[in-house]
Amino acid sequence: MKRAGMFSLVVALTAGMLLTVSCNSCQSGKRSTVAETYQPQSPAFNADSAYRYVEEQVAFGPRVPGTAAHEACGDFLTAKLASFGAKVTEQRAEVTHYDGGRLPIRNIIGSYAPELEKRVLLFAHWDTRPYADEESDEERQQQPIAGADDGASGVGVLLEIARQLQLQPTEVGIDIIFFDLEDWGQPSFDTQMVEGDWWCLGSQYWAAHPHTDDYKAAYGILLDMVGSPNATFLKEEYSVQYASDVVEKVWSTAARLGYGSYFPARRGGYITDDHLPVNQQKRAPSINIINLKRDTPTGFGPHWHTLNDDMRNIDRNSLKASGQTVMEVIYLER
Ligand code: AHN
Ligand code: ZN
Repeated sequence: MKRAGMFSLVVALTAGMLLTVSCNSCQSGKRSTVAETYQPQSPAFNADSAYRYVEEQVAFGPRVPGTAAHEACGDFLTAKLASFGAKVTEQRAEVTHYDGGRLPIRNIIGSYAPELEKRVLLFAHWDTRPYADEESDEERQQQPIAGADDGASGVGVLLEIARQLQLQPTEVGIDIIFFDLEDWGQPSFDTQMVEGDWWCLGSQYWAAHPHTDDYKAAYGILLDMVGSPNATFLKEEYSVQYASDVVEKVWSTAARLGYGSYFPARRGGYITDDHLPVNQQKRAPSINIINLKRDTPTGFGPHWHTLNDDMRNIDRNSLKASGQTVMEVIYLER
């Protein structure tokens, strides 16, 4: 037999075994279908679109709170959410930082079906870190990062989900929050550490002062650093502690969709991130989808808080795996 002929025979036999077997128990004697591949219930997440939203944020330059680039990018995000049909609320405030200085907060909130009681909260941080303190060179440590992965990736995925929500609504209400001031924690080159919680200031503020009276959601999903090639979203420990059922729902959905390699059944460490204040203030039991590594000194990707966190490190496949998984979860919600 020629190679092509053999190949078709093998394909035909394999397909026959997987898809159609004689049905002994059913009366009609018809063939039934088994071992079918999973049919997603959500619209297709467009990774090119998400990639472009990441690129557009990075093009503003570092989005460091208090800078013109930050303000301009905030205007862009607000306009995008509005153009995708969300009801947009902005929350502005000022907080005191570890060095005693004051910093502005601008949280950006987009709501779908705000009248519905059952809600799912999706969130990411949109600010970027003012210093690349994981660089080895001391001068480079003082420079701000581009934050393609750390910041822009989660926001880019959520903008694409917002675009899809306008085209096809979910059965439950969705709130998308872009938190500000996540990433101005005290730099590792400081010698005197000031006591206090300096990460996640935007989400701390919102969790204490939500945009609606006593806001609650059924659950929450944070996307942080979801863009780098071969991202591994290990099961982060606060997520397991506060929302183990949500972890199981998301990881099993990812496996069904064929994204098991991005969502391995392995634990990561405890990560102080925007889901922590949301959990602590009981706004929603929330998980963190975050790229964690067991073989790097920081536990994050090697580009974390360095000048390498730029578009070279963004892979559409990782955006797709995280974005499609979150979409499947929210479109199945009743
Ligand atoms: C800590 O390193 C304590 N938290 C990291 C949270 C983070 C920073 N996510 C992105 N940048
Ligand atoms: Zn960061």
